[in-house]
Amino acid sequence: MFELSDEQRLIQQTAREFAEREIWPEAARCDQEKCFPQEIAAKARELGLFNLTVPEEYGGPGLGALELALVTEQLAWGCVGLGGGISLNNLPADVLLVSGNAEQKREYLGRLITSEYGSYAVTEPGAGSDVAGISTRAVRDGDGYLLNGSKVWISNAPLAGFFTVLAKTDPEAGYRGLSFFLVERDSPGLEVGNPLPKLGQNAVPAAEVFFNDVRVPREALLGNEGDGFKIAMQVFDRSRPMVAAFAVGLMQRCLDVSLAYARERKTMGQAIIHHQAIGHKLAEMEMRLQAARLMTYQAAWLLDAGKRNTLQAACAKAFAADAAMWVATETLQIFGGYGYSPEFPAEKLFRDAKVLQIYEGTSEIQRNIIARELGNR
Ligand code: CS8
Repeated sequence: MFELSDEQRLIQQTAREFAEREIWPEAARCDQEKCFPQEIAAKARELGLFNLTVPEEYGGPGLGALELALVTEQLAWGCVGLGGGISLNNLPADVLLVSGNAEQKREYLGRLITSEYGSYAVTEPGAGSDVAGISTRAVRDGDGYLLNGSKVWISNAPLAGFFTVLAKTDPEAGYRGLSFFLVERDSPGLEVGNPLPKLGQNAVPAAEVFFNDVRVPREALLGNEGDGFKIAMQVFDRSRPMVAAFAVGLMQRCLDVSLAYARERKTMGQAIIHHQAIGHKLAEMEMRLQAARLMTYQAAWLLDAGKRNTLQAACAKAFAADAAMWVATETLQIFGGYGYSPEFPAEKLFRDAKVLQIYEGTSEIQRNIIARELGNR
């Protein structure tokens, strides 16, 4: 029997109340205005909803991936863009937790937990799924490195105080030639573009980042030269349960608004919830939601148990993202003509769902990983 502890339920409840009180009422406005409301994020930080997995020795609450999934799900239930923007501060934290030395963790995890945003800069115009195919270069220069290249779709880049940047240190060495660096936002030669226009999740800004002879010291290297690819893969094992939780939160919101609408809307003399065609859609939504939620919690729990979760993280991410897109599509269908209007919530949920199947590894890449992991057994 799967049950949350009293402490986990309390954390979940805190995030739920915050999402209900602060996020949901602002979700439509932030989507339309494409803005990330700093005042709401600051309240979330005050409440301890940022960077849950930062250990106590670095000033964080020292909670696990499961607690992070519980909180993330609730924030995403408020709005997957706005809530997601808060949870995404975990990506740079994950890089540090996987590969940082004590000094790096003290400095940068400390900054994340107290006041700053950081960004995870991997994706490039010419390399998304193919991480080993990036072309940003880091060349040794005296006692440091010179970085040149560009990144794209970097979430929270417009807000970030620093970046964890994947770059090629040895172009001849394939995936063994990549390395991660900590790069300060105000480094000369680093430029952040304007927020990119996109279909959904409009409250969270994503932008290009350009590196033009950006000099970083030797101490900016995370782990050893050549560790970058494996660090990225270990970060994905941590981040994919969190992104699956984005999808679970969005699905719960879809079900909630669908149920409310189906109770209220009448056709042929009765509320549409009593039509079997609608009832079956709602039942199927609930089935996929329950399955996605359990898969997400399991992938997170494995991490907390210190076990490798690559297979389960990929399963949870792919299943939850695909289920969310399906559920959001059915939500729009239940709303009928109103579903197509931005005056009703279904349209935004539909737009917000799509990128879940793309970022943090597409649904296709997750299937490649699942097949690879099965083959390795
Ligand atoms: O490249 C891998 C992959 O996961 N690709 C997807 C990349 C991805 O997720 N990108 C998303 C970027 S971030 C983001 O999306 C945020 S954008 C926000 C937008 C906001 C809009 C609102 C891959 C394709 C799975 C890699 O596959 P391969 O190249 O085939 O690698 P392998 O040969 O399988 O492995 C190479 C070595 O790495 C080791 N490895 C692989 N996985 C792991 C894990 N942990 C530890 N080590 C790992 N999970 C593997 O064992 C190999 O090592 P060997 O020493 O050679 O044995």
